[in-house]
Amino acid sequence: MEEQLMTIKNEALSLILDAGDIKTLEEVKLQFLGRSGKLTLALKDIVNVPLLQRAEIGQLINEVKQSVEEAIDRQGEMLKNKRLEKKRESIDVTNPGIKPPSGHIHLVTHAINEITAIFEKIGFTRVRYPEVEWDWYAFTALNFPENHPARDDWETFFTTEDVDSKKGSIILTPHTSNGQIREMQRVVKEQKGKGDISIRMLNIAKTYRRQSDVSHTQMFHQFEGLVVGKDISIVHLKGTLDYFVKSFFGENREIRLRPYHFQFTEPSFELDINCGVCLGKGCKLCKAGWLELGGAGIVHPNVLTFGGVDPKIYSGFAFGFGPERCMMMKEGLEIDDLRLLYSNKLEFLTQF
Ligand code: FA5
Repeated sequence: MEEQLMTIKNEALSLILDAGDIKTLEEVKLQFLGRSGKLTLALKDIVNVPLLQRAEIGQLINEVKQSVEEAIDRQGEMLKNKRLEKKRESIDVTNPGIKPPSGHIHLVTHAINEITAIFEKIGFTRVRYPEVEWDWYAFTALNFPENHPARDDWETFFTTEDVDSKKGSIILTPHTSNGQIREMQRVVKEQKGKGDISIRMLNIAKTYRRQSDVSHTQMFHQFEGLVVGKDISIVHLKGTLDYFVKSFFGENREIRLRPYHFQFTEPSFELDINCGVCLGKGCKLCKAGWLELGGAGIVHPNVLTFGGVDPKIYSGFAFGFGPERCMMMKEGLEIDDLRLLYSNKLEFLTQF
């Protein structure tokens, strides 16, 4: 009887494991545990077992029954999970898809693209120079004497304490004017003394300063213009900036050059634009009718020399503005805190 029970158990377990679907499993269950199932009949047959062995055999039948029931439950669970997984995996290709929300380019990228297109129209070429740069390009070659207090004006981030004997420290560029030197050196090298030097550069890059308030962010952009050639004068500078302001802000906007000081330009100016709200009459936003846009000037002869260009033959003008500030001053945008541009606040960004 014991041997017979073990055979039934092995047969049952093997059939249970082989059952590939719930229906087959139900059939196996009936075959062993149903009213005329093999185990049910074995239990009924216990009356034929000699009295002395009856308790022991009865217990064995119950143990076999229990392990068969447990195996059926386990296999049932496994088949159910498999069915669910299969359901999840299957895709109804006729279902309409979920439309992802459509985005748009960031306001600053939009301004950079617009500025680039405006200057490309008058022959400027967009370049990009390092944003992690030697002190020499960002200060020394721009006519800043060593330890000159003006170096502090840019509140520079220094990346390492190591200092190269010729090129100084490595910094995060506080302005894009390093591009002036790099562009002059590149063009001079390319010309190899043959032909005239002619530069119309637009260097747009990220710049970094330790500043943060409504009109300052620690990371911002600048676009730097540099024009070098023979007989370049303030007239060309003023004409170029007037063209830019009218193209970017509108025909009704005026500019003025206000005397200023930069180490790398002489004379130097700050460019003001008449206020978009009162058009120069004076209002709450601008107070005196004008808003400051950025710096500009005639390239200092020392800077031309550092760039490898002979100041006795060539002259040039340069300017450096922030696209974020330009955007802030555009009519209709009403951005009253520059930091919002980099805040990742979707309520703000999706408005534009
Ligand atoms: C300069 O950086 C000069 N290199 C510009 C220049 C180039 C002058 C060529 C002459 C010739 P300034 O520090 O003023 O100048 O910065 C120029 C512009 O950058 C500012 O007018 C402003 O538009 C923008 N800017 C400066 N700091 C920040 C800041 N923290 N956040 C946002 N925009 C800034």
